[in-house]
Amino acid sequence: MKSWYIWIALILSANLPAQPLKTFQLMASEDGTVKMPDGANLPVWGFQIPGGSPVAYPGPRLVVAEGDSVRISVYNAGSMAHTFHLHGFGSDTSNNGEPVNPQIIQPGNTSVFAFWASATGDYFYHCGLQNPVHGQMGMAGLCTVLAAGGEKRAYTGGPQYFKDYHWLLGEIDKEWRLNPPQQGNLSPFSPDYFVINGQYGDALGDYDGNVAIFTALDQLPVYLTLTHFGAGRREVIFPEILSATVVVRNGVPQIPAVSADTLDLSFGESIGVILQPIINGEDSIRVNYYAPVNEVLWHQNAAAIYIQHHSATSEAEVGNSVQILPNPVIDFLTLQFNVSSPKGKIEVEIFSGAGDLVLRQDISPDQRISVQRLATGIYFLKIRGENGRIIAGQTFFKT
Ligand SMILES: [Cu+2]
Repeated sequence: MKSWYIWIALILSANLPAQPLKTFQLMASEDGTVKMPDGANLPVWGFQIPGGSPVAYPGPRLVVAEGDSVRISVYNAGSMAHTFHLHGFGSDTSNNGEPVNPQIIQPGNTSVFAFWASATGDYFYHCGLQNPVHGQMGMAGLCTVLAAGGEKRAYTGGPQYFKDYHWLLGEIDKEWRLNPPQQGNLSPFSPDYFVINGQYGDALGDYDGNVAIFTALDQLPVYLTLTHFGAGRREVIFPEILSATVVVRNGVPQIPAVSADTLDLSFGESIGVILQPIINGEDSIRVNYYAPVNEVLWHQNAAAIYIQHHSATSEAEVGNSVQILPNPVIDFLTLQFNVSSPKGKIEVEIFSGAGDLVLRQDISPDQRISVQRLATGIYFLKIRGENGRIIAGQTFFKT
């Protein structure tokens, strides 16, 4: 039994301070089924955590932190050979943690895949046998590498977020699922379902699911990763109210972040986007699925987004009258009034997430507010005009 990849991991870890060890057990099989919203029952081959949820596509999302030593033990409970292949870190989008030629796990056998989680980001894993058939049968999922220490940051030392979504973009060909192509006999791929995390249609508007984006804390960033495991080009279109910026591309931090209204993804790419909604609203992020080669637009999905300001004031219009920039903030806040700046002094109050007053200051509307001394966290800022009336109240994030 070849185990040189384990030795490499051991040798690597010997030269480093003790790395936290994160272990997973996965089971591969071909005995899953899924009932699609149109009533079709389709077979699923896939990965599951033993004793956990049944086999499903995508497989369980494996969450580790940068710097972790990761060991994934994969047991093949099926009747066919499978592999476990995790795609790239850093600029290497091809593979990581195992030989370039995936280790084949025969039925009844277990293989251990060990790697060092070297860069924050989302990566996909899949079975690479009879590529792309086993992947299309459902044998794919995401591995999320959080920033060092498991912090909610797009990358270690990078922008913070308070909520995250992870989309795996793919498609399902009903015929392929019902009659998996045999070796050397690849029937034409003609997808019937265009999916985000295995879901389509109404499910993309369900805020209880893991696709539709709901945020009730104004101005706090949401992190969205988009990983392309499918055929053909993907185009992701963000509505303006999200102020989307690309912060990670295939495990590589984007400094400075690049603002994005339309993103192109080719197969295997994974992009991390910070969404910084600035106003209330309901809209959707659209995903275009193009056919390989001829680039015909196969389908457009719309995943719902809902942004609800959360404000301590009861004056509904107040939330939009001022923007607090930047958010998240490191040292100074600037107030940008959307209509007209108040005349005279304004009073600024900052409350901690626990509701304690941490700062009270009278300033002129064009003056910066120093927040250097505040600890990292969520704060609420309240502004009163000279007459004592609250003219703005907004949440911000101190990094
Ligand atoms: Cu397989």
